[in-house]
Amino acid sequence: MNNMNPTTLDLFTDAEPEQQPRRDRIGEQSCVLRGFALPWLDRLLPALETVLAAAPFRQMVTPGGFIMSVALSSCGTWGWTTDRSGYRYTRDDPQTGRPWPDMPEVFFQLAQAAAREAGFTDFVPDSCLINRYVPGAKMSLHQDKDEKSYAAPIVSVSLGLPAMFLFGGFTRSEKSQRVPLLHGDIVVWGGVDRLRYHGVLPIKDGQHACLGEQRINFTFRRAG
Ligand code: MD3
Ligand code: FE
Repeated sequence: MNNMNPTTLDLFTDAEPEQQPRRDRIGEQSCVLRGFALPWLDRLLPALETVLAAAPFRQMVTPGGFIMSVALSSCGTWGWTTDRSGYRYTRDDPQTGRPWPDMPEVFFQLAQAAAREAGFTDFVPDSCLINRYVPGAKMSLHQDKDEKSYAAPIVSVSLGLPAMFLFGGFTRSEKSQRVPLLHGDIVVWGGVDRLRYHGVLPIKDGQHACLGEQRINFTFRRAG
C-alpha cells in the first residue's frame, strides 16, 4: 500500500461501492445470485421463444374475478393456472388442451446450477412458471402454497426491465424487505423462507436493451 500513489488509492476506494457482491443473502435460506443468468442468455432466449410458440402468454382471471396484470405461461410437467374456480397446477394447458411444453434442457440446467450455488443440491424442478410484466404490471403480496411439498426451493430468474421485489414475513401484515432485481439476477428461496409472503411493485416505464419494454421472470418449482 505504501508505494501506491493517491491516484491508485482513489481508484480502489471509488471502485468498491460500484462492485455488486456476487451473492446477497436476503433471508436465513434465501439469496440473490447477481448476474448468474447472464452467461446462459444466448441459449436461454431461443429456448424461451420455442416454449412461447407452443404456449403463448395469456392474462388469467383470479378466483375473485380480477384480471392479473402479469401474463403467464408455463413449461414442464406441471403448469400453474388460475380462473374463477381457483388456483391449481395442471398437466395440460387449458388454452390449447395439450400438455404444457417440455422444459428446455437449458432451463433445467440453469435452475439446478443456481440451486446448487445457493446450497440446495439435487434440485429437480418439474415446473417452470413464466411471468411477463409490462410497465405498470405488479404482483400483490402472496404465498406460494399450491405445490405438493415445500421441501424443494424455488429458483427465480429475472430478465429485462428491473423490478422491486417485496420479501415479506409469514403474515401479510409483517413489514417487507425491498430487494431490487436486475436483468440476469437469480433468487433462490428455500427451507424456512419457503412460505414467506412476497410480491413485486409496479414495473417502471423503460426500455431494456435486450428484451424491450418488459420484464420476464421464470420460477422453477417442484410442484407435483
Ligand atoms: C419468495 N413471482 O410467480 S419471484 C410467483 O418476480 C412470483 O415474478 C415473482 O411470486 C416474480 O409466484 C417473484 C418468485 C418467488 C417465488 C416463491 C417464493 C419468490 C418467493 C417463495 C417464498 C419467498
Ligand atoms: Fe409467488
